[in-house]
Amino acid sequence: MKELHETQEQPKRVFLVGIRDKRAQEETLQELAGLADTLGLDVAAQETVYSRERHPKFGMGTGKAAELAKKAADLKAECLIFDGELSPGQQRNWETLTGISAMDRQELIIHIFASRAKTKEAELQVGLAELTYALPRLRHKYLNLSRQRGGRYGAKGSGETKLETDRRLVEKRILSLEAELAEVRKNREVQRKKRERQGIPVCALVGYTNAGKSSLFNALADADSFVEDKRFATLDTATRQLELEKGGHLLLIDTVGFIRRLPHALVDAFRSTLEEAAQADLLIHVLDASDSEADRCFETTLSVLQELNAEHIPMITVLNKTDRLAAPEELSAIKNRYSGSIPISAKTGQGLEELVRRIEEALTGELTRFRFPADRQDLPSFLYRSGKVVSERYEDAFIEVEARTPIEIRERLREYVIKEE
Ligand SMILES: Nc1nc2c(ncn2[C@@H]2O[C@H](COP(=O)(O)OP(=O)(O)O)[C@@H](O)[C@H]2O)c(=O)[nH]1
Ligand SMILES: [Mg+2]
Repeated sequence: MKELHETQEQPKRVFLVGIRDKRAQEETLQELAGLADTLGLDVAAQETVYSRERHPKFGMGTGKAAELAKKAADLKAECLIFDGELSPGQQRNWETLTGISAMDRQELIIHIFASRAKTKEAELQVGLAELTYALPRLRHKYLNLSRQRGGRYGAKGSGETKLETDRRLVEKRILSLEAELAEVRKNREVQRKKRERQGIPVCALVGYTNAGKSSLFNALADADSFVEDKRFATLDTATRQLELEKGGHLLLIDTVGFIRRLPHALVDAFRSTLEEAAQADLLIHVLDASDSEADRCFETTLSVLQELNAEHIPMITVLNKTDRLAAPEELSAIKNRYSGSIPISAKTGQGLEELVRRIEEALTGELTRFRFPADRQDLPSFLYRSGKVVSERYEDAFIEVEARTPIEIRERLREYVIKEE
C-alpha cells in the first residue's frame, strides 16, 4: 500500500469540494486543505456547494456537478477530494462524469495513515482499513491506483463473476491481515524491549493536524542547538536523530496527529500510527494558540494518550503560532491556562531556544551515580549510549558510573541508583 504514495500515480493537483446543507456551517475547507498538504498534494482550488435537498447521484444537483466537472477540467485537476463521505455509487458517478479520480475524506485519511505507517502493526492496521474501505468499491478505481494490485482487483469491465472472485480475494486478504495483526500484537512487547536496549531517548511531537508539528519538527532539526546526526540519514522523513549539547542522542519523531471528525472506521488505524509516540520518553504537545478550539484539542489529545497508557510520559506543552496573536492579552490568557507551557512560533523561531533547553533538561536530567554488579557490563554501555557518562570506576565486585541521564532511563535503572544530584 505504500507504493501508492510514492509513484507518479499519486494525484498531485487536487480540487477540494465541500457539500453543506446550509450556510454558516463550517464555511471553509481549511482542515481538508491541511490534510491534503500533509500528503504533499497541490490544492488547485476549493469550493463549497450548498444543497438542501438530497441528491443521491452526486450529492448535489446534476447541473452543479457538471459545472464543477468543467472547473476541474479547466484547472487540470487530477483528483477531486470531497470533504464528507461519498457512497461507492457517488464515487463512481463522479469518476465517470469527470474522467479523473474522486475520493472522500476517509480515503484521503487512509492515504495519509498509509504514508506514515512505520511499525508493522500500523501497516497491517492501515491495510485492513484500506481493504475494508475498498470492499464495497471494487468496481471503483481505488485499488487500481496501486500498481501491484491493479491487475488483480478492480480490472475494468469485470463482469459479475470477476467481481465475486475479487470480493472473495479481498475478504480472504482481510482475514489473513487480521490473523497477522494478532500475531504482531503478541510480539509488541518484544519490539519495545529491543528499542529500549538501544537506549536512545525518543521525543515525539503530538497534537492536532495543523497545529504546526511538522513545522516545529523541521525547525528543531535545523536549530543551532541541535546537531543533526547525518550518520542516520536512512531514517524515514518523520524521524531525525539529533545530538544533545550535553552529550547523548535524541530521536525526534513527527506524528500524523489527531484529526477532527475522524471516521469511526479509522480509529484503530489512527491509534496504531501513535504507537511509537506512546512509547516515547518525552512528548511535545503542540497546540495552535491561535485556534479557538485549542482547549478542546488539548483535552482530547490527553484523553487518547491516556487510553494508550501514555499519560505517565513527561510532556512539554508548546503554544505555537504565537505570531498570529495580535494582542498581548491573548497570549497571557492562554499562557495562564497552560502553566509551564512554552510559547513559540515555529514560523519565526521565537521561543525555540527555550524549548530546546527544556527538552535537553527533560532528557538529560540530573547527575546520578549508579552502582552495577561487575557482571553487568551491559549496563554501563547502555548509559554510554543513552546519557552522558561523567566518570566510572571499576572494582572487583561492582562498577560505579556517574552519568547525566534522561529521567526515563534513570527510572528504569532505579535499583542501581546510589546517589542523585
Ligand atoms: N503563522 C504561523 N503559522 C504556522 C506556524 N507553525 C505552522 N504554521 C502553519 O500552519 C500550517 C500547519 O502546519 P504543519 O506544520 O503542517 O502542522 P501539522 O499538521 O501539525 O504538522 C502550515 O500552513 C504552517 O505553515 C507558526 O508558528 N505561525
Ligand atoms: Mg504534519
